Parts: sequence; C-alpha cells; structure tokens
Amino acid sequence: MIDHMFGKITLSIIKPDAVQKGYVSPILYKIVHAGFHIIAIKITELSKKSATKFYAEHKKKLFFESLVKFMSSGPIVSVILKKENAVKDFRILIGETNPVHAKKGTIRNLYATSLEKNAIHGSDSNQNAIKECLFYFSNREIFF
Ligand code: RTP
Ligand code: MG
Repeated sequence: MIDHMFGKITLSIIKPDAVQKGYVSPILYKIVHAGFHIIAIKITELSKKSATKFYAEHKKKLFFESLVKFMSSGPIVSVILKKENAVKDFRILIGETNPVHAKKGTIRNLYATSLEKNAIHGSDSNQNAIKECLFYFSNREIFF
C-alpha cells in the first residue's frame, strides 16, 4: 500500500513539450542529482478524457480546454519520486508555474517554453500526491 508513504512521495510528469524536445534525460538527471529517488516510472499518453480527469480541479478556468489539449498532445513521462518533504522540495526544484518567474537553474527556468508548455508537473499537496500516484500506477508498479 502507498498510504504509509504520505509526506515522502510526489508525482511528477514530464509534459509533452519537454518529451518532444528530448529533455527527458537531462530533467531526470537533475531530479536524481537533487536527492529524489525514482520508485516508479513510465512513458504513456493521456487521452483527452484522462487529461480532463487529472486536471479536474481546473475545469472552470479559462485555460482548461487548452491545457487538456496540450497534455494529451503527445507522450509524457510519469514518475513517482521519494524523498523527505518530497512535495515541497520538488516544487522548489521545478520553479514557478510561469517560467518567466521561475528562479534561475530550476527545471522550468531551464526547459519550459511558456506558461502552458512549462515542461513539468509536481503534486501540490501530500494528499494529492497519493491520489496522483494512484492515477498513473498500480501498487505492483511502485517500488518503495
Ligand atoms: P502543475 O499542476 O502542472 O504542476 O502546475 P502548477 O501547479 O504550477 O500550476 P497549476 O495552477 O496547477 O496549473 C496547471 C497547469 O496549467 C497550465 N496553465 N496554463 N494559460 C494559463 O493561464 C495557464 N495557467 C496554468 C500550466 O501547464 C500549469 O502547469
Ligand atoms: Mg498544479
């Protein structure tokens, strides 16, 4: 079961823009170098229906339709990362949502294209991290 990992895992997605540009390897290198352990990984593609479900919290936002289209536009790499304070530390590593505001050296600063095509996702709470990990992975695909 995954519940005992509460507070120690986060779900990341290398988004279609970054996969398409060949940034999977440098991004994973940076993540591991920052002390995160990869305990599950897969390359996959979201249907529009799955992308709608994954980003349901944003369904009333003006950018929702465009976000769903973008997230289902090509392959993505989903990863579960283990580390103490994983959620918080990972969001520091990826930087602000808008790459224009992302600190120098963060993943979005280095690899994002725009506010939407911002290269990478990170869970925003410990509870959502668990939920998102189970969205992409079954228990037998996770190696604690
Ligand atoms: P994420 O969920 O992907 O890790 O990103 P986040 O927490 O930093 O940002 P969030 O507010 O959850 O937004 C989700 C994703 O929607 C796209 N977005 N587009 N055009 C816009 O105004 C806009 N705002 C957000 C981005 O791809 C963002 O990461
Ligand atoms: Mg978010």
